[in-house]
Amino acid sequence: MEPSFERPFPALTPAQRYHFDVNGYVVAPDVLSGEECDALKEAMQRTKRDIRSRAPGYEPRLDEATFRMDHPHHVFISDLRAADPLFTAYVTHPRLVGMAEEVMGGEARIVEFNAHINSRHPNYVPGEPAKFDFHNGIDVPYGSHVKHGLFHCCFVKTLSNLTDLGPDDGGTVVVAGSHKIDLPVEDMVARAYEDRSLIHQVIAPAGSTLLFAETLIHGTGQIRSDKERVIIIGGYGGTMFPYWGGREMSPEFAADIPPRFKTLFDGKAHWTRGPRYRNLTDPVDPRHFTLADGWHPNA
Ligand SMILES: O=C(O)CCC(=O)C(=O)O
Repeated sequence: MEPSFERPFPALTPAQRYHFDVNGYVVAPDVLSGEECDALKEAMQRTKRDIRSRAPGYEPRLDEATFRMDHPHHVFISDLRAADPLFTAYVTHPRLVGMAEEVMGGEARIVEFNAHINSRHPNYVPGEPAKFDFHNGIDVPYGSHVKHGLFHCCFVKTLSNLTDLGPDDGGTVVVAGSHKIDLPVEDMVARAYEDRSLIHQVIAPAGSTLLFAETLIHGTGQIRSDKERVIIIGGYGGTMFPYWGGREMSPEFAADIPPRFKTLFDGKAHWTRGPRYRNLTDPVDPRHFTLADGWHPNA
């Protein structure tokens, strides 16, 4: 019999869940081991080199990732789901899917899958107050709801840093608490620049995961150090959402998806969204999951 897709529920401790509700995000440590970060980083650098080496006018095959942004100091790579088996394993990692589903309050599908490799901006001026590319992915009234007193959002990201992020290493920045405030984004961003204590920045060792609701205003942090930052980002939405990463899966990749991961990759054209809700004090599901528990194509 085909095994079921085991993922933790609840995936957050009560304190992590409370932090998430207050701020719109939480950083979970030790989601990936050092070896897993190194392997993913290597695969990411290989993917970057492969894309860079394509001849002008090269038409990528369906399963190949592409650059969404290509600057010497910053590449934004999209559509990673089939570009390397390790990436597929990342986006199907049970702990990550479990965290996304807990915030959604229902079953998830992958809606986008990206990475950023970036270093200090060439126009960086030491001492000048940083400005950020602040944005959100869905508005509060449409994207969120409350159940059992807890906040939920139908579009969620899990962003894992594969490199250590100290205070000068460009961790993601967010406007704390904006995930539940239905005001114009530009007004909230202006307030955050007036009172920068509202801007929280991810400072975390490699292998940590920033989980956030896409109603939260967020953006790329400012790198002041000499270090390169590598992050990998799964975007998850309700099962009736489309994949909006841009590129379709190849028929060969789609045909290989084990039945237990089908909904995660394909969604479902149906209203039954598999609702599932925790109470704040429910203890975390303590099972330990690794990249090996995700799907490795061709394994
Ligand atoms: O680069 C980052 O840290 C943030 C990425 C981001 O803004 C996004 O995925 O929407």
